[in-house]
Order: sequence, then C-alpha cells, then structure tokens
Amino acid sequence: MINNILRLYFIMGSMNTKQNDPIEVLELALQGGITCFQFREKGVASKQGQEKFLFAEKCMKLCRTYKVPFIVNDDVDLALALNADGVHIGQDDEIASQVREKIGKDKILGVSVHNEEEAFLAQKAGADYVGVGPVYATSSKEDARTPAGTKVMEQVAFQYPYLPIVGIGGLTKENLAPVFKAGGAGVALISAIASAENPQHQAKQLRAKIDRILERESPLSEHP
Ligand code: 3NM
Repeated sequence: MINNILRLYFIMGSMNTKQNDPIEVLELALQGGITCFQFREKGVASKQGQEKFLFAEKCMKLCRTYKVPFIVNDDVDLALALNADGVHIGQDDEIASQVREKIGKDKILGVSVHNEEEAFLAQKAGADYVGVGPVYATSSKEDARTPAGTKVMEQVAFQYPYLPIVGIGGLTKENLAPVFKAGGAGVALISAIASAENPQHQAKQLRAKIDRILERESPLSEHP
C-alpha cells in the first residue's frame, strides 16, 4: 500500500551529508525505519556519469537489503538502467505522462506539485503520489519556492481524496504534525536525517512520532 511507503520518505544525494559518508548515513536511516528512499543527486558538486550510476547502485542495493523502495529523482534513464522501484519528477523535468509511458505501469511515479491544477495533471498522468512543498523554509533546494504551510496540501487533499500526498520542505519531528492534519500520507525530508548527528536515532524518533499520529487518526484506534 503506497500510503505506508510514504510515511517517512528520506531523500538524499552525496552533497547532503556534509563530512559523513552518504552510504553510512543511508544505512543508519534504513536501520532507523525510513519507509522510502529517493536518490537525488543534484547541484554543482554532484556526481555524474558512471560515478553517479555506481553510487546509485550502492544505495539501491542497501535499500533492497532493508526492503525499502528505491526511487530515482528526475533521471528516468538511470531508474530504468538500475531497475529502480520508481521515479520522482518536478514540474521542470520531463512530462509526467511521458515518464509513466517509459517506466510502465508497475513502477512508482511521484510528481512535485504546487497547486490544484498541477495535482490534477499529475493524477491524470498516472502519478502514484504527489509531493507538495515547500511546507516550511528549506536550505536543501536552491530553487525552492516560497513556503506555503499546509494550505496547498489541504486543497489538493480535498479535491483529490484518493491521491496520496507527501509534504516536503523544512520538516522536522517538531513541526511535522500539521502535514498529517492536512491529509498528508507522509513527510519527505532531507536535512532532518542527513544532517543529524545520529541519523539512526533521528529516523527512529521521526518514525515513532509519525506512527503515533497515524494510529491516532485510524478508525481502528477508536475501538481498542
Ligand atoms: N523539494 P529539507 S523542498 C527536494 O518544495 C525538495 O518541492 C522541495 O529538504 C519542494 O527536508 C525540498 O532539508 C528540500 O528541507 C527538502
């Protein structure tokens, strides 16, 4: 079920972990209980070509060990070459319907959206989920838009109740609760885990908090 995969969605590239080894950070995050991983190798100092492929392959193998889906940001060819579990694209990347055609119906397709119209087009193109952000200010994305809180999430959730949504941008365990109140299925984040002193502990705490929130919301929890 896609909603369970989206609960704690960790995104990382080699430039997000400062002095720590990104592979070590990813393994700690997996041990801490992330439910999905997005490989996002972007920016000026990012790996390219064969180096990027080998790094992505290492990350994917690690994710497979922990049975956590491995999603590739933006690079459809890389996702296909690796046989990744899915692709995530933004509005400036390839058109969602084309990506769906290339990856087939079984792989996960995620699309970043910023308003109801983009959400409409994403679900029409066959997106399995949409990312809405930035919820709060972020320094992890150079061209991030103005933070919109959870307003857009609420609108998208209202219009498309069956379209799973993840909130993204500046999310931490202290400020993530409104994402779920707005109808989010999960949180996608980089720095809260990648920059944490102890990524495993941080992921574990995030996961525990999210699970608590979602269990409270579940109709089953009303009948203990
Ligand atoms: N996309 P952090 S914000 C990759 O608004 C990304 O679409 C965003 O990193 C969007 O958790 C963002 O460190 C960066 O704020 C999220």
